[in-house]
Amino acid sequence: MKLYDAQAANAKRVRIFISEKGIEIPREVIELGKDTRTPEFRRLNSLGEVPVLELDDGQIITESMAICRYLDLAYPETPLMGRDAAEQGHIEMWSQRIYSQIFMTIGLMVRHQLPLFAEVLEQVPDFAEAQRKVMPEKWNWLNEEMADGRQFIAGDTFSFADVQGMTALTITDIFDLSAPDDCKHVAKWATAMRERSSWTA
Ligand SMILES: N[C@@H](CCC(=O)N[C@@H](CS)C(=O)NCC(=O)O)C(=O)O
Repeated sequence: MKLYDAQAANAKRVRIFISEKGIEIPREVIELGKDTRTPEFRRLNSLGEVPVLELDDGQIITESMAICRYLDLAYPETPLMGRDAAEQGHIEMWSQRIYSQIFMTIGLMVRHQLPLFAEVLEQVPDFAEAQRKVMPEKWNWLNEEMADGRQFIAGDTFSFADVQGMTALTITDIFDLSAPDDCKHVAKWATAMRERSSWTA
């Protein structure tokens, strides 16, 4: 098995996940925006994106969340996506919510702002700015949800929903878009996440 990896948020999601699972997957680290845009790499992933997981029999899995799903099933010890139907539904719900409300907002801002992405989409600076402005509202929403005292995003156990949150945190930190100071519940959770060994994966 081999993971094609790079310094990129969606690849980081898989690295955090692998670290939390306590497993080792051989990696080939490539350069974002250079190696990802070659015809050779597009033969692995027609979208030219990392991460890509190549299985021992040559099968290819792309999409970071699909890779995490595969790894959770292939290595069932320490399940991070839920053990029964209710847990799986709940974790998936929170994973989707964090992805769509927090990660996508900051992700769209980055794609419409960074020169690295100018080649892959038509950038609209006003759209990037609109995403930036809405971030405090998104953090406030999460803060109110977490006011019930839960320790982790999907309840009392660390799960893939927290991996989604950690991935979002890595970008909001870079762009100085962390939760507003009065988001105490999010701040408490974020501090705990930064203390996990997977944070530096
Ligand atoms: N939905 C995909 C998104 C992957 C993606 O957007 N990867 C970006 C980096 S975060 C990429 O590889 N871009 C290649 C490029 O810009 O050349 C996933 O979750 O894996």
